[in-house]
Amino acid sequence: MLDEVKITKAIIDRYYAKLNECLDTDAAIVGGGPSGLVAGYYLAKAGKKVVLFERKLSIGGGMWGGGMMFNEIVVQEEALHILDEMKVRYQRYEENYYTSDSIEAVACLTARAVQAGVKIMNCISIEDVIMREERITGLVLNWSPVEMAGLHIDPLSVRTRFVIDATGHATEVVKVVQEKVPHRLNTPTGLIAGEKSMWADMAETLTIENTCEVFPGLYIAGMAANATFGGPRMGPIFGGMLLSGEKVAKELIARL
Ligand code: 48H
Repeated sequence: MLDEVKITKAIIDRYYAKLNECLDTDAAIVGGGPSGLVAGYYLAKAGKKVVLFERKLSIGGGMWGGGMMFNEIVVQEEALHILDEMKVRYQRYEENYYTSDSIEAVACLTARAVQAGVKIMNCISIEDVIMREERITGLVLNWSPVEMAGLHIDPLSVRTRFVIDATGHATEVVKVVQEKVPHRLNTPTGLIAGEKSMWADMAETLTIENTCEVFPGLYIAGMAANATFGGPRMGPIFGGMLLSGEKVAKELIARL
């Protein structure tokens, strides 16, 4: 006999155990697109305690839709080792142009991250950071449906040693920091430069270069890195996102 209340209790107990583990972590990633998932995977694989907060119900960010809903992505040679590690299959199209099914890519990145130990908390939006003496020490969160409904409900908070802003074009965590302590970002002006128009080749190189600590305790990865430093967009080529996730994980593993 299956009991509805036992099903309910099982879900509540397991969820709260998971949530409790997110209260104090080595790294908290904001955004479950390709860069955030790859960063989480490598950090968790290295034994670090990692939580990833995603505003939406679904994980994967801008990867699902490939290019204009043609659900294929392009990945260049340099990033194929990450597809191999994540067990994403790919086909050679031409020299340095490989393609993967975007649905398979998201599914594999998500599965590898969760199974490596990343706690993925979906339907949660980050609305602020915690700061102590000019360093970010945590995140302030609320349910996305609360945010969407515009309800006046106070948030909760988590502590972490490092935050990774992997929120894509929106650069949401960096924007909060810019608003609270203007002119202090590690960019030429101390402010967000803003994303530039499409230039795939330049953008892919810059995404990796721009992946760095932009404020004490706050790293940027993926599209957020380019948007913060004024790099161009690249369209539906994803090697830069994967390599950026790998780079930020490597830097944090060295510091943790
Ligand atoms: C919780 C949040 C919040 C918040 C946003 O956009 P993404 O896929 O990010 P990346 O950088 O890993 O990948 C970028 C890529 O998908 C892309 O857009 C490309 C290559 N564009 C090229 C072009 O020319 O357009 O994922 C970011 C995720 C999303 O799922 C958001 O829902 C989530 O972050 N998010 N989660 N709290 N405040 N803000």
